[in-house]
Amino acid sequence: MAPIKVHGSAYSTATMRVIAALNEKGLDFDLVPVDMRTGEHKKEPFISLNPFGQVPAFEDGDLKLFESRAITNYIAKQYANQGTDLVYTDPKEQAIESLWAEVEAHHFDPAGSKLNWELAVKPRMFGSETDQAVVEENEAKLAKVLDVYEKRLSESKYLGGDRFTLADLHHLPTAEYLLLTSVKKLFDARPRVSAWLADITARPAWAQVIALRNQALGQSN
Ligand SMILES: N[C@@H](CCC(=O)N[C@@H](CS)C(=O)NCC(=O)O)C(=O)O
Repeated sequence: MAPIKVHGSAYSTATMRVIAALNEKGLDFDLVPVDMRTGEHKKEPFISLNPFGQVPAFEDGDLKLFESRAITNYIAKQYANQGTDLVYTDPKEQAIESLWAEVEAHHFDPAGSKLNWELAVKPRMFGSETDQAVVEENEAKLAKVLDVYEKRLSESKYLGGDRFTLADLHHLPTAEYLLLTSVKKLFDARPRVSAWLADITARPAWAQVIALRNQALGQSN
């Protein structure tokens, strides 16, 4: 069988999300590098895999997908019988897990990604200046989301339920980058959020994602 292919970049958050799911399932894959610095993601052949010109794109046999969260959902269901069980099948449990996955996509990610862009990508990758007004606005938005998480995590060990699921996994890439910035203070101020992040970032499948990212960035750890 043709191996699974992930077209993307090992340091892109959306690509890391997909690789985390593959690692949780113990699936082999080929990472086909897409050089975003030269705009490869805006040209053929990549643009035929994702018409929006964003990484990652994904192939499993004749199935071609883009949108990282759609891809992780496919991986979780298609490979349900191996590795970590990443979704619920009971409709009510599944609905709660999917609710928190939606919260990640529509509340956590918009603020988190803007902060990541301002505090990590702009200064470290492009040597450009952080816009403090954007940081303040999005720190306030993220703080409100984390207050909701703090309460949720007092009722449930993980966001989606009593075990680790995609609702947690989807947070990993952006949270990992934000923990290296001043935004860490927002996580540290909330004990349950802090403990949850320490737990999910310590997963072996995630350590493999970080090792691959560091290799791509030319770092040793
Ligand atoms: N919603 C998309 C977002 C993908 C995305 O934003 N990818 C970024 C890298 S993390 C990218 O390709 N940025 C370049 C661009 O948008 O031109 C997904 O989850 O796959």
